[in-house]
Amino acid sequence: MFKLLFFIKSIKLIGFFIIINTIFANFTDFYVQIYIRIIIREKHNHRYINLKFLYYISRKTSIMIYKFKTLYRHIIEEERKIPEATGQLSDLLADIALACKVISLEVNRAGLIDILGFTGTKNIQGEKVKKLDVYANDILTYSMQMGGHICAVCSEEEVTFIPIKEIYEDKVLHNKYVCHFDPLDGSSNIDANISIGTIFSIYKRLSTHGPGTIEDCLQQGIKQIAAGYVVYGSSTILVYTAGKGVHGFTLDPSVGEFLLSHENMKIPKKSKIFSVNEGNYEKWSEGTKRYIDYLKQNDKSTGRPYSGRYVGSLVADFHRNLLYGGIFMYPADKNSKHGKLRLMYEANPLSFIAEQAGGRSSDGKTRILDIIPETLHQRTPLFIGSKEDVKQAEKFISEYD
Ligand code: AHM
Ligand code: MG
Repeated sequence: MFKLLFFIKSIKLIGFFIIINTIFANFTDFYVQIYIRIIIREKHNHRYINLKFLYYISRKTSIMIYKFKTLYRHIIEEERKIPEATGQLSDLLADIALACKVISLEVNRAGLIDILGFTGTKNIQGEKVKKLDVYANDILTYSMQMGGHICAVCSEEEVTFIPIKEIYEDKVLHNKYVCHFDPLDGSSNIDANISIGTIFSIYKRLSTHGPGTIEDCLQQGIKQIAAGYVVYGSSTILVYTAGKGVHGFTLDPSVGEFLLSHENMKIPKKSKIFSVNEGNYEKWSEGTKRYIDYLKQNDKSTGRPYSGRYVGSLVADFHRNLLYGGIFMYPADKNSKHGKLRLMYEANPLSFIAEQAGGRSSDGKTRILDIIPETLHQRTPLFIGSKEDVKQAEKFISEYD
């Protein structure tokens, strides 16, 4: 005791510094090694004392670990919460993610290799098809055919659905899902290096076995069991919902994995952004015109005027609005009585995501997810985004149209 007191009295603290070192136990759990080096002056000598701590951090105790949660791990963890789950949906989502990684790579190389330009063909919508559209469509349909979980693929680029035979004999693992794609949304923007994307949506089949039927494919949006999109932008991000919130994963190109970056995304209830192609103004209905005029008027108490933001790639516009709040609109007009966007490939999946994030989506009158589809390539007007803003748009439409 006497010795200790004498020691404390004779020393003088000169300084200290901390060294932090990370040692990985495995991909998700790690140790943080902390040294505190205390420098003291003891009579005429400088000495230092090292204090060493080893702190174990598991993924349950650290928010830092979100950086290391892969898409596949997240999907599996979600699926484990459902006792009767067979793991097929996880595999299917992993197949889609892999195909999108391949598309992302090709999109990033598009300026380098001679892949840009029209192929000269037109898709079922009568629009010019670019090579990357064809490529993305091929990759996605091929990966669905190989995976064994799908009984039919429906793509915006195909004339009709592609029925798929079972590849597993095991009855439990039969191809129980149907998948819809917009393989490369916003493709008119490719040449200008503007963000584009892939949209997908998954339903359970209605028929019991064999290749899928048109009835399996033509289901109401409310029946979707999962939906998502990928934006190929300044980074590649995949956002999906399986009916339990909306989660975003950013592609880390160095490890080739989608890593959790946006957990449980929520869209602000009211916003200050509207996204619409105003060049169509003269062709819109009275209700739509009045609503856009209203957004541009000055009124501090209601946060007006709103800012206009329009990329012209639905996924990019939708993604920005999901993050910051906003309303995206593609209304019907004199030339396009049902608007431009497709119910099955664009409106339904994004509406499922919007609702899961606390937003709203309608064709101006009816909730998108309640629309009963009649054809695969059916179009619909779309008002989607922050709940209060979509409600406001619906109010104008019901009042003036
Ligand atoms: P696409 O799927 O053929 O690319 O077309 C859909 C795109 C959307 O991404 C976008 O919102 C819209 O068309 C833009 O249309 P417009 O140029 O008429 O504003
Ligand atoms: Mg599209």
